[in-house]
Amino acid sequence: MQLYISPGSPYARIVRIVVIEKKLSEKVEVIAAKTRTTDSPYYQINPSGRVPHLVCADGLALEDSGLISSYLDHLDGHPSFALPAGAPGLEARRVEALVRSTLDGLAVLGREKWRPINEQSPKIVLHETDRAKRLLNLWEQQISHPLFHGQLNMVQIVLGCTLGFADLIPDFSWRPNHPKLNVWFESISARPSFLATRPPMPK
Ligand SMILES: N[C@@H](CCC(=O)N[C@@H](CS)C(=O)NCC(=O)O)C(=O)O
Repeated sequence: MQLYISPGSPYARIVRIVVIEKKLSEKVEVIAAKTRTTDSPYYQINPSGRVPHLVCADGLALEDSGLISSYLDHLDGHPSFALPAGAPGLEARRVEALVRSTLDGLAVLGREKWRPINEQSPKIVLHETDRAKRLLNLWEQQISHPLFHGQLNMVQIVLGCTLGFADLIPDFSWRPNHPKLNVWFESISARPSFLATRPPMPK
């Protein structure tokens, strides 16, 4: 299988962590795709141009970190991250959706902040900074939720990748005001799968 990523993508990192946690590293070739470039050869492989993108052994092509993670998790018939049935499954979906919403907003903020200053939209920067602050304040209050503790799950992986991405955004210092989240993040960041997928500092 081929997994297309970009080293700094938090969505691709989610899948790279699943690959390591599921001990699939020898079966999945990780390839850095050229994204956000006119006429990238990668667009022949994935017309959307986004990562992560998995080309399965039978040629089936999958986009989206949630879908690819679920596919990889089920390959051995013993899913580690499958959702429980009923109310606990709904709760896990609810929390994961809101964590993903945090990541989606930070992705927009990061993209904006890495543009030359004269190309940045102050309106978008303010809107996304405020959204991120509200959501990180929520996670600071709710980090004792059982889903963030115990056996590794998708909620923890997505939040870990979200906070790892937040660390890279210029002038976005979330740690001092979120001490509990900071302690939680330090702990998950020490996992070998997180250490092996640490994003490079953006240029
Ligand atoms: N919902 C998607 C989001 C994927 C996404 O936005 N990927 C970004 C990288 S962080 C991308 O490929 N951007 C390239 C582009 O927009 O052309 C997922 O969970 O995989």
